[in-house]
Amino acid sequence: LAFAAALPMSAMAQKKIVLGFSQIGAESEWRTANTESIKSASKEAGIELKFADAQQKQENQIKAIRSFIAQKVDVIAFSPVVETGFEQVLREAKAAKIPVILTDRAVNVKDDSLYVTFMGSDFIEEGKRAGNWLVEKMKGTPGDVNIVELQGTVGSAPAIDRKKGFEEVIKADPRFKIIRSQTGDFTRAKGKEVMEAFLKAEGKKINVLYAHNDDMAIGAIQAIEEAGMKPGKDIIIVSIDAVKGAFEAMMAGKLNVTVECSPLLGPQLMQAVKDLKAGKALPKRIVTQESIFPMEVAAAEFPKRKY
Ligand code: GYE
Repeated sequence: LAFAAALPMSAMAQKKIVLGFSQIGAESEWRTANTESIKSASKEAGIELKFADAQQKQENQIKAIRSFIAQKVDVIAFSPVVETGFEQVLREAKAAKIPVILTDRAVNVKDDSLYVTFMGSDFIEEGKRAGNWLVEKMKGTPGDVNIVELQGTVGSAPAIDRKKGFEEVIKADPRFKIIRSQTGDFTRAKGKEVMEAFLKAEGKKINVLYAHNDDMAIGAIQAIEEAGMKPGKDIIIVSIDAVKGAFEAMMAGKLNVTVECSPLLGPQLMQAVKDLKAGKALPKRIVTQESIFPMEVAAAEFPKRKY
């Protein structure tokens, strides 16, 4: 009898918090570091993680979230591939009383009670940092500054906001002109392909490449070299994320600057999940702290980089 009475207790003590996480995919170095951070932090925190990879498709994310609801997980977290189109499934989670945490990217919804908190970077600020660096760099260089832009995934928060922040800064000086702008979907392969097209169309007219992430910049560097030009010299390259690949490119003199965007959101996410389960209120917005790294500091910073 004593044994039987002890059973539910020990079963209770063993009951782990279950977190369902829907990841976008594995499109970039940033994303793989983000996945790794979430997986290792959940282990450390003793939280059971149900992880689903959406392979860059919104419909897969919606399916994953519905399956987390059906499985009655304790908390749902996800990084929304695009800003719109999540309202319905978020309502379903709310009706099932499962709290939702947004990580990395925001959604565009009228009713912000559909999620508990959004933790991640300020992408407008990142775009502004990129723009400010460029304006400073071009001081004293006369004439037009012709910029080509590699945008991130169409409709995603970082693509929309990084464009906006950058444009806000450069529009103050009419010398700065974005002469071509197209999506490279945040991947190296697409970044290279689109840069090839830019080079074919504009050739030596191009002074600057602004890439919404490092992977696209790295792909574009290849295209520039194949076209017989020197990346980092003939074309100034500005990108965002600050992954190791970008530091290597900077140390080789091929990338001029990268604006930091930290993917290491795992520990913060697990803390938020625990706080939620403990009944604590979370702030609606948790902003990641970040910096900017020009080529000149790359060698000194490289050994300290964690992603
Ligand atoms: O910059 C890019 C990734 O949402 C901040 O997504 C993230 C972006 C990141 O694919 O490399």
